[in-house]
Amino acid sequence: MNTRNDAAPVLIRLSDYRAPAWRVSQVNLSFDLGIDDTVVSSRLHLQRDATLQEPLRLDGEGLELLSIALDGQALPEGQWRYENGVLEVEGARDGSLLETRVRVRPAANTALEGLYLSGTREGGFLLTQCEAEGFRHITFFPDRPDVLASYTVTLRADRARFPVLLAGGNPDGHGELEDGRHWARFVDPHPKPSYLFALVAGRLQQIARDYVTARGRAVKLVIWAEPDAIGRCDYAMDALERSMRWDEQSYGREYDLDVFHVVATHDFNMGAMENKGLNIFNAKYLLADPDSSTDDEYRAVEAVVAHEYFHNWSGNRVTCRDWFQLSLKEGLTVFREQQFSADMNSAPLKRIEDVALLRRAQFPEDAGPLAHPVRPAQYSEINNFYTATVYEKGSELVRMVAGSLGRDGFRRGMDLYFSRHDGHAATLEDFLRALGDANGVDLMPYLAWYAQAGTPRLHARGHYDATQRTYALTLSQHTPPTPNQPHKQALPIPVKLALFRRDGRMIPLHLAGEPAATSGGVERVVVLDRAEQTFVFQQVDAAPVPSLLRGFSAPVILECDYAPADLALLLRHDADGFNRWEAGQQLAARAFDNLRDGNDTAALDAWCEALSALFAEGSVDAALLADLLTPPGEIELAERERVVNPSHVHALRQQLQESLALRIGREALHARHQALATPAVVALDAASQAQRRLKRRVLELFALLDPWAAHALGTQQYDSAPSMTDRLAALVVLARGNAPQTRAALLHFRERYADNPLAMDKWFSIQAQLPAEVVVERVRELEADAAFTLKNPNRVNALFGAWARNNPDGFHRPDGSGYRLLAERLVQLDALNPQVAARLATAFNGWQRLEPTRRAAARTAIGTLAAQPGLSRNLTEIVQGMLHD
Ligand code: B3K
Ligand code: ZN
Repeated sequence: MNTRNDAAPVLIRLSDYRAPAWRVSQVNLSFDLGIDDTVVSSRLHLQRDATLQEPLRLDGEGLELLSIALDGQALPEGQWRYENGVLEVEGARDGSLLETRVRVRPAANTALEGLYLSGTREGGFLLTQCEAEGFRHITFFPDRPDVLASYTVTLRADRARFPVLLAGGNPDGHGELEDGRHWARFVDPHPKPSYLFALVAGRLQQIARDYVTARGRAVKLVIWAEPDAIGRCDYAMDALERSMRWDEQSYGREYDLDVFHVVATHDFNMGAMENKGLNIFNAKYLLADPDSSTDDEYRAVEAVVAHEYFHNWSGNRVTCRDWFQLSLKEGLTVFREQQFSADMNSAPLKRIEDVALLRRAQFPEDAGPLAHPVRPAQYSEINNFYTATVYEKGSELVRMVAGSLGRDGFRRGMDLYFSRHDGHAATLEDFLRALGDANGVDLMPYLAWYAQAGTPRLHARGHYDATQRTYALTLSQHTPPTPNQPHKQALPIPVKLALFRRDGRMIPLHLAGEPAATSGGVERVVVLDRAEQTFVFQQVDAAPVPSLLRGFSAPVILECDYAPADLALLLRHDADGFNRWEAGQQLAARAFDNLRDGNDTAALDAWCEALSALFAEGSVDAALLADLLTPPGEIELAERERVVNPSHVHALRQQLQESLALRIGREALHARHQALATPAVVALDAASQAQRRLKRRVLELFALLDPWAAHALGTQQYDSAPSMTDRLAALVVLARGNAPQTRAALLHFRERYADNPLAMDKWFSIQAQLPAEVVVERVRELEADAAFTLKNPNRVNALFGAWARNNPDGFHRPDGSGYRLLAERLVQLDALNPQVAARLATAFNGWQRLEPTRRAAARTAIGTLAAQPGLSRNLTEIVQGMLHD
């Protein structure tokens, strides 16, 4: 089931926002659940805003209306109209009760939005996904986040087929019915928007844990999964308990219902969903065991469990006024999740991971045809705006504001925000105002960040005056134009900085004009809030090396004319792990430029020299060393190019790594791989994870020097690995090197994990990353595999996502075969699942900057796609946006 609007796409604008004329105070829903047919009965208690003269209009998509009554009277045909997704009803007044019965068809719902079936007809279960506008696929309702109502939900179903019945809120009775049916009722005392409604029904098993909140509320935590998966939920349960405790300690936020349910499904459009009291998770972010999950996946499970839990306050108790405010809950919750992960694991490694993601996913978005502000001004399909910009850049904006308030100030501000807006729908202005009011400062200048798309370029140049003993640092900013935003304004950019002496020690800072009390100290934040500004540091004895944007204090691209030796100095001496990594990244990027231009090897030499020394010394933590030894990825490197040839980028990056491997030396790499021997049992502590991370990196580097020996080592590692982390690392090295052993290993993997969908996804992903010359052909073979289906989002992403996004050289074939294949498949996928199709289509991002042959081929493929009749609103918006000049 998939409703398409044939009419021209309608643009929804932030500036058109109007408060709702009709609200709903209380909703009573009952469901007669069936796989093919479900009947939904609804009773809405209506409230009317007396100042607004508008007829009652409710949203409803693809609903078969069975009956409708107003204030107890069946409504005759002429008094209601249902067309184009809107039910208009005449005669309603303040206090009216509207009753409707509709039929929906879960098994036919391949869009996985609204009520749908997960798994097979025989074994699967029913569930819902409502955010952003799925509730209107279930019943008629003012389906907008500023209509908050109290929900009472009754589920009825065949007991044998649906033994477990769940909805959000507290349980409020259950019992038997005739003909082997049963019922269960849930009451949610907290008013909520419709996008947070959820139900689940089917044969699920549970693990449970008792939890007592800081103020003494007893809560039952229950995780539900299908029988073959319930044994892999314990780690998620631990993570949930850690998250709940952390939110109590860090933000004073407690859980507010008697039960907290979490459900795992293999059929889900995104990562997870924070429905009130009934979180639903893509199994990928809930299940974990050492035999089938990597260390990275363990950390992702912990982060997503925390993220959805944290939404209970940042999103549910305080929700968004409209979807333009999406980052109010998402940016804030990503930020809270990042803080939590930093506290649970290593703070510098977490920051490295987050910044790397921002650069890989968000910077290209900001630089491409789909660039949009963190608070977009308009959209056609809101599901297209769950982007890295709204999430990851949104989190960076919260981080800047939090940084400007300090730890205690931010907490004060958050306390005020939560108490002021509890139970209401808020805006980004409300957020900044609450944080500012609690601290007596004006944070409104940061609103400009929310409204302006594009990544600012921060330019820095220093001038040392030996006679005055001053160091003048001039900072300037410039944001390139983005679609519909040709002119940019200056933004407040906090720049955290330190100055280093040549011997690697930090210099006490005396900033001209600052009060004596704040003078001294080795780190300072200066805020550039105009086009250009100069900061003068006094009592500086010799020309220093500036360490700028420490901890990545603002989401900008730093342009600073460092000498390679300056970066090498920071890479060797900066005590902060993040800055050390950052210096290495900048040096590697310069080394990349060196190789491309072939004019000088100073940066390459400095990079290899500094890293091989660190490798030999053994003074750096293993996980950080693994990250230091990894240059920026191909996507990030391509962002430096005016004209992109993905094959060249790939080859140059390989060359860069080869130079590094060569400098470290074959023997040293081999010896380190042996020294990082695999213990027989899989431990998940930080040191063990770090060891596996470094081992993977060492094997990858070794494979560049001596593929034959590395493939033998890889095969050995594959055969004896006790954990998926080691097994997968070995398999990836074999596959990327096109080693002869790959075939047997893949066959073995497939056999071993045939019944484990998440592991099978890896089997598809690895092959999607084969070398460029063979991969398009392999993708075609794989989609013909019996285990492949376009109906499962994880499988689609595992094959097509991994290929089109993570294998740029393999996707951007000069003959255009990659583009044609993706475009063809997008048309088929769109007919089944528009949300997943639209997201996959963003893999074309950046096509305008490709070299001419590829660009022409991409243009043709996108144009053909755009010309297809009957595309969904989702895919239409992305494809049209791609063609934007
Ligand atoms: N809020 C959901 C995302 C919903 C996406 C709708 N297309 C998950 C999250 O960010 O927590
Ligand atoms: Zn979220």
